[in-house]
Amino acid sequence: MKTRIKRTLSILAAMTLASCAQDTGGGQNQPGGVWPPDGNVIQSSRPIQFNISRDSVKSSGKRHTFSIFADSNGAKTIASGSMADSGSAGGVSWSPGSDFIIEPNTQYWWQWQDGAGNKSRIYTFFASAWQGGKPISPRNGGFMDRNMRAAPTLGVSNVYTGPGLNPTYDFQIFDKPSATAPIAEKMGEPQAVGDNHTRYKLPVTLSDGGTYYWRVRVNAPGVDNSWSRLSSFTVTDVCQIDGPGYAAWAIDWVPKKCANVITHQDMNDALGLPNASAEYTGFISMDYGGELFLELGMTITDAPGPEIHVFEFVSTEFLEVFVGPTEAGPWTPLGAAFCHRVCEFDLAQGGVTYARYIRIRDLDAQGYICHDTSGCDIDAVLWGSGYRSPMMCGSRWW
Ligand SMILES: [Ca+2]
Ligand SMILES: [Ca+2]
Ligand SMILES: [Ca+2]
Repeated sequence: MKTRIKRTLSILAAMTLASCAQDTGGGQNQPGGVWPPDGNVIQSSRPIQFNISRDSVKSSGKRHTFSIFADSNGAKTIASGSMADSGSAGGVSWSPGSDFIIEPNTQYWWQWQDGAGNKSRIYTFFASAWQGGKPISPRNGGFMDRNMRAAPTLGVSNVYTGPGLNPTYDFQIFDKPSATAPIAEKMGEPQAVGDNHTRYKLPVTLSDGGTYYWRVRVNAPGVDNSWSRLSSFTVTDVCQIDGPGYAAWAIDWVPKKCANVITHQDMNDALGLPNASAEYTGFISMDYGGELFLELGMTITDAPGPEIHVFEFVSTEFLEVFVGPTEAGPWTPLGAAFCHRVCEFDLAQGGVTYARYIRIRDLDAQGYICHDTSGCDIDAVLWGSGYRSPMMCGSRWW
């Protein structure tokens, strides 16, 4: 009951955000306007509200029917409903309600019909990745392994990975925070296919110990095309980074289906020591097929036995663990396990000598019914070997 109330509150809060966004950027008051705008990427993290502007409304004062389709011909209807035209200046709006889930990275089609039976053409839109477009690698205030300085990469969270659209990204890197003259830049880098993140390999060698600044922007219809904030990072020997032996930074969460229904959405709940409670707090539910990207406080080095301890809370779930040299990979698998309370992974399983970035992937089938705690429920990730050797970061293993 408690979680249901919380869910209702979060939906209400999200709806307030969505209506604000539409008021400023939806364009529903322009002549002939519809929302979502045809061919645009929209935020899948917000409940959707369809709108036809006052200029587009035919048969004023009558009911208008809205239909959402899974195909471009309008043959497969996945939701529909109607709304009376109240005569308001904003036109006619309809929301499919909370039972309809906008799945991230999915293309949808829709159409409306007025009270006299006249149909609009079929419009389309693309539901974004949950947190697409974020600069994630290196994170702001983060690190670059000095073993990568001759082949450094920058990484962005992909904005839309479904069919029908191919976003690109612009990258710039600077050696001064004034960000006036980039030491390297790339416009129109194609999005990596079949991945959560796009990495751009810089044609420069960075200085060991140097601090750099970078930014990214997204090129996709409907997505803000301004530069991201400037992220700074330091090139260093990652074995010398001191910090706690648990996941200390939440990098990215990529839910695949049920994100709008999941009530435990905070990546920060996977950080620190295990603290999930009987009141159902202190964990993130990853979603079926969802992925979670974390950075450890202290770099792990391989020792006899398993190093990584993943704490799972609600039930027994199937997950796979990877490690990589950056927040965005490339990823080396350490194996999969049914995880109840805690499960362990060994760096040696992947031939890895050290690591500080971890990717967890939920391996449950995606056909299940979405609910509050869909997918793995991650409470914490600990480094538990009690062994550390700075000499082990001397050369790259990937
Ligand atoms: Ca080991
Ligand atoms: Ca679960
Ligand atoms: Ca926790």
